[in-house]
Amino acid sequence: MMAETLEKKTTSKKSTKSTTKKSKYSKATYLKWFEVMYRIRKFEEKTLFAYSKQYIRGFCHVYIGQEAIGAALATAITPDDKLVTAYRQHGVALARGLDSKSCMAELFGKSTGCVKGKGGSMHFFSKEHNYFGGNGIVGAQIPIGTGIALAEQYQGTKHLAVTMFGDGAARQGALYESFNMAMTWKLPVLYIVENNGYAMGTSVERTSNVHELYKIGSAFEMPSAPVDGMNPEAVHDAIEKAAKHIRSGKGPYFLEINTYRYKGHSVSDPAKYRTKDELKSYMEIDPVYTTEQKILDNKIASEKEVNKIKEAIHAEMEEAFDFALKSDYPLGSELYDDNYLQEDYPFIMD
Ligand SMILES: Cc1ncc(C[n+]2csc(CCOP(=O)(O)OP(=O)(O)O)c2C)c(N)n1
Ligand SMILES: [Mg+2]
Repeated sequence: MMAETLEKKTTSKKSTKSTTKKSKYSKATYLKWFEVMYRIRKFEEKTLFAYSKQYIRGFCHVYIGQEAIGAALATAITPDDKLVTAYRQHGVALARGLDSKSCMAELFGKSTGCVKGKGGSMHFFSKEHNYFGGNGIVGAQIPIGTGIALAEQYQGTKHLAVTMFGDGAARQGALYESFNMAMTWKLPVLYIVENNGYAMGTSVERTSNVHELYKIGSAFEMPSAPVDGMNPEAVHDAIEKAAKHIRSGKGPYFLEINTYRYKGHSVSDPAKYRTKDELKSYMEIDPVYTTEQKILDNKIASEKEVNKIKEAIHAEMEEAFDFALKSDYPLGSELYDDNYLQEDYPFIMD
């Protein structure tokens, strides 16, 4: 899936050159997008470094390349909205406002992590941030997000249940059942597929006759749209429009956000199923770099202001790394704490 294809697939016909785009949003919004994306990028680079040193072990899927989605989530929904996503989730958690220190400590398996070191890379969670976490089972969070939306509707709130998943989950039966129920009951759910072109090493083109995933919504008459996921403005616009629709009580909305992951599926994947040229074509429209250029070229903020953000994030990452390193592992005696246990579960006979 080349960047050209992405251009064709999305409604944005604008050039990716930063200078040609008009500044549509406030300085604060552009700087927020840059800060969130830069934080995610640097956090993930630190994660890969820590993994190479074996401070982090096991499964680990980084968000590098997909940062524009995180940026838009930080500005287009409210802290009261609920969010659930898949296992490629470090960046989404940071965008929701989880602290770099508690996220890095979670990756290290330390007791100071956001789920006390028992969740790891795929299972961050924070009640305080209305972040229902990552999920290791492909597509399993789709019915969970739909259920969260039902709870919001039942309680009469105006909050969204943002339910995110990868293109690999778009063929799971659970999606079709959830879409059907959500449309029937007009649930306040925003479904987002982060289409990065591949499920592990399998391209979208190899798994279905329908390559434009937003079209899946039409079988349910669910409003659906493709989005340029390399551009925070486009993602923000799309989420804002969808959120307005959902909050007005009209029911769900489905966005296919077309993006790309620069690294392999996980740290152990050399990504040999794609060409170097394909990767290069996306790196040329890198959201972190193009947003920085846009800020500078359009004089939205000075180089000094941008550098201040970068320096603060570099310091934040050093601090997060040291914090994780120096924290303790959970105690063995805490192994069964915080696990769900139904004392009177009737189906175990012995
Ligand atoms: C139900 C289920 N089937 C298979 C797997 C193995 N698996 C883990 S990740 C993955 C690919 C998912 O790709 P996608 O949804 O596109 O997410 P991405 O990694 O691109 O972010 C698969 C098949 C799983 N975790 N759960
Ligand atoms: Mg994918």
